[in-house]
Amino acid sequence: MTKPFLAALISTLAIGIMPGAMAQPSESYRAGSIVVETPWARATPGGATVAGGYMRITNTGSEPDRLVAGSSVIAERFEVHRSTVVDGVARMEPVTGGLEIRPGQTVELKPGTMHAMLVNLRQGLKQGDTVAGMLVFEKAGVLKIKYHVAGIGAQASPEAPSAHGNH
Ligand SMILES: [Cu+2]
Repeated sequence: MTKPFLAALISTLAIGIMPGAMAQPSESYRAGSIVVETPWARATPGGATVAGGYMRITNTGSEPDRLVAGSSVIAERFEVHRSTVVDGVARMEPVTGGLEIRPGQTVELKPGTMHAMLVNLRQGLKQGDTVAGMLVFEKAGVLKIKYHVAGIGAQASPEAPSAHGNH
């Protein structure tokens, strides 16, 4: 076999393997009427005490539900925060009383708006890591998820196709 032919064969094989490796382009988790898609987190710089967690939460049911709590193995606490900009200064405040997801609504937790906050980290998050976590919904109950860790300052999930459009 000639070298170009081998190279072509290898790249064909590589492409052939990819769909298997990428069988879960966006991971989704379901509990009752709640579907959580593509949970991800940001890698943290050294010494950081908090990390942002992001995901899409959809309520496919006919009654409102609430994200009332959560946890992660790598942090002491889980909070839901809302980011705001007041007089040009970015701030965030905890969402109290649970985050409501109305019937048919999709709530996006993403950088710059509503987000999950993993507080008092026990360890730093490195890009490429997978971090186990748990969400607790008032009606749907407990949902175990895994956050994929994207780079520091990433704007989208490492899984999402749109990640390439957000430099
Ligand atoms: Cu926050």
